[in-house]
Formats: sequence, structure tokens, C-alpha cells
Amino acid sequence: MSELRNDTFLKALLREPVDYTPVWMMRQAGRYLPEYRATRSQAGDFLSLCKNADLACEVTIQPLERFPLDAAILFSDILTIPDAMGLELYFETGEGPKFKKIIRSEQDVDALIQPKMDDELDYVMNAVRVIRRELNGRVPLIGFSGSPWTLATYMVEGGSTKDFRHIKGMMYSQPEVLHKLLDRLADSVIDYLNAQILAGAQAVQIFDTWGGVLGHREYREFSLAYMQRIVAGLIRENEGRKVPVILFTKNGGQWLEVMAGTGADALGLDWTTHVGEARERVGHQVALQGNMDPSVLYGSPARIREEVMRILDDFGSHNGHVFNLGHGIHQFVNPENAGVFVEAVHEFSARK
Ligand code: 1CP
Repeated sequence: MSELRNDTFLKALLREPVDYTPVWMMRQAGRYLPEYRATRSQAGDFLSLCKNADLACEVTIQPLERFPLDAAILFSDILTIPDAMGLELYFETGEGPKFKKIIRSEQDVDALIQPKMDDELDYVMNAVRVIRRELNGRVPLIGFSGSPWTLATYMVEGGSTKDFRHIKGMMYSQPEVLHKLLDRLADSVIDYLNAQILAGAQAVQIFDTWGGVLGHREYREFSLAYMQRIVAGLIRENEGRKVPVILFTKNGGQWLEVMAGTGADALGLDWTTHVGEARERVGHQVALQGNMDPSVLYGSPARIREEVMRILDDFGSHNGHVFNLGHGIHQFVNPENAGVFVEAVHEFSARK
């Protein structure tokens, strides 16, 4: 493997000294980029794009060609695991992800396939290998997975949801069935992330997009406990380097201390938390990643620069901080504003 030329992101995740604050954007490859839309229409649909390693590699690298980002993220989706377990993922235009089969009972959980990384999910590892080869040491590659709780919400609801009716119904009426499902998912996520690491992912992020809809007790029991098990099961060193783990619970700002207790190297923050206060609470234990509201990118370049400056000031150091948006970049954002954001992080943090 070629030598890594920019390891600022990995160093920041491990709270090692850096010269400036590294930055990447959640969902940095995606519909806000015209070149992404062009490649996607070439692939046909979204899943075909994920399954074609050369095209997945192309869209992974597209944002790096435009902006001086400090990390690349594998182009794939969290819903690859439920798909490989037999639920058959599909996308209807204009709507979110959907499954042909859904999980409502213990029999449904028992019927799930335990996916093999060198079979059903081999296309993901293949994409990781191709992307690493094409990155050629430019920046590190991030692998990722959904958290068991977040994956379970899609599997039980059959797609996106606003009210979490079926999954919460299961949680309060058949908690043992939900635990069985989460247990199966945790095993698969461990296998999945370890396979990504062995294929070349240099850091991994667990997306717990829906952990924040849980009550404080339920968060610990139904989401955090499984993420903790995953962190404990991951390969933490590969190619002679540490492989940092980032945990991101959207709307999880009130639980940072227990999240830091999982043994993760870094926590992702959304914009509802003050990054300086978060640092005081957990900064001795973990690095922090975040946390600009993605909607700031609808503001003027001056407003975007001002917000970047504020967050850097709030954090107060360029060690132990990876700059990011607090959630995925929106599809209607002008790519030029994303460029203003990335450059501002570098410019202002290097001066400190
Ligand atoms: O082209 C398209 O129309 C498909 C849109 C799209 C894209 C670009 C989907 C469907 N997934 C992705 C890629 C994706 N998904 C990445 C790529 C890497 C990157 O550049 O960042 C990542 C990391 C994800 C992860 C993902 N998928 C999450 C966790 C992060 C988050 O945003 O909270 C979730 C919840 C999903 C499910 C999913 N897949 C796609 C959509 C539109 C959704 C969200 C559905 C919902 O809101 O419930």
C-alpha cells in the first residue's frame, strides 16, 4: 500500500498534535454535486451504483477533486446489511429506502440470513479495495456502518419513519424480540466493519442516526449497549497504524459521557451541542467531530466563514477536533458554499 500523505484526520481522532483542524463532510458524495448525479444516472439506480466498485470509487473521489478534504468516505449505505440479511432493499424515486420484507415477529428475526462478508457483502469490500488503490495515499478512507438500533428502525418500519410506531411498539411489547434482532445485527456489524478494515478502511464511523429518539434508559439498553459491544469487537490496528472508531448518535448530546465510556476514539456531534462544553465534559477521553448545522451552507460565504470561526473558537484548540457538519449535507446546497466551508476550516484553524 502506498504511504499516507495526509494523516491529519487520523491524528486528530487520536488526539495527537496537528497543524490545523482536518475536515470532511457527512454525505460529501451525493446529490448536491452535479457530477454525482451524472454518475448515478449512468449506474441506473442507487444500489447499482453501490454495487459497481469503479463507479462507487468515482463518486467517493468526486468531492476530493473539488475541495481539499482531509478524508474520503466509502460510497455505500448503512442499509447494505439488512439487504444482505434478506430484506431486499429498493428505492422508489422521490421516496426514501424501502424493504420488500419487514421484521415484525420472532419468526421474522429467525428467518434472517447471517450475511457473509466474502459473499453477499463482498461488493462493499471490493469497493474499499478499489478506492484505496485510487486514493493512492492522498487522504485516509473512512468505512462505516449503521448502529444496530438505527438499522433495526428501518427493518421493523420497512423504511424511513417519523413516528417510530412499529419499532417502539416492539420495544415496549416484545423487548426480547427486539433484543434478539439487535444481537444479530451487532454480530453482523462487527464482521462488516472488521472486513472493511482488513480491506483498507483506515477509520470507521458508526452512524446512530436514530438513537436520539430514545428515552435515556432505552438509549442505554437498546442502542448504546450494542455499540459498546461493537467497539469492543473491532480490529483497532492495521497496516501498522491505529484504526480509530467514531461514534455518532444524532441528538445524543446529553449522553456524551456514556458514549465516551464505550472505548470509542471520537464522538460525532450534531449542532445542538456546544462543542466547547462537550470538550470540557469528555475531551480528556475522546476526540470530537462536528458540528456545524448543514443549513448554514444556505447562508452567504461571509456567514459560513463566521460560523466556522465561531465553532473553532468554541472548541478552542486544533488538537482533538475533526471539523464536520452536524449531519449530512443537503441536496440543495450550492457546491461553492461547501468549498467556502472547507477552506475556512483550514484557513482559520492554521492561524491558531
Ligand atoms: O442518490 C440517491 O438518491 C441516494 C441518496 C443516498 C446517498 C447519496 C442514499 C440513500 N445513501 C447515500 C449514501 C450514503 N449513505 C453515504 C455515503 C458516503 C458519503 O458521501 O457520506 C453514507 C455515509 C450513508 C449513510 C446513511 N444511509 C445513513 C446514516 C447517516 C445519516 O445521514 O444519518 C442513513 C440513515 C442512511 C439511510 C438512507 N439511505 C439513503 C437515504 C436517502 C437514507 C436516509 C433515509 C431517511 O432519512 O430515513
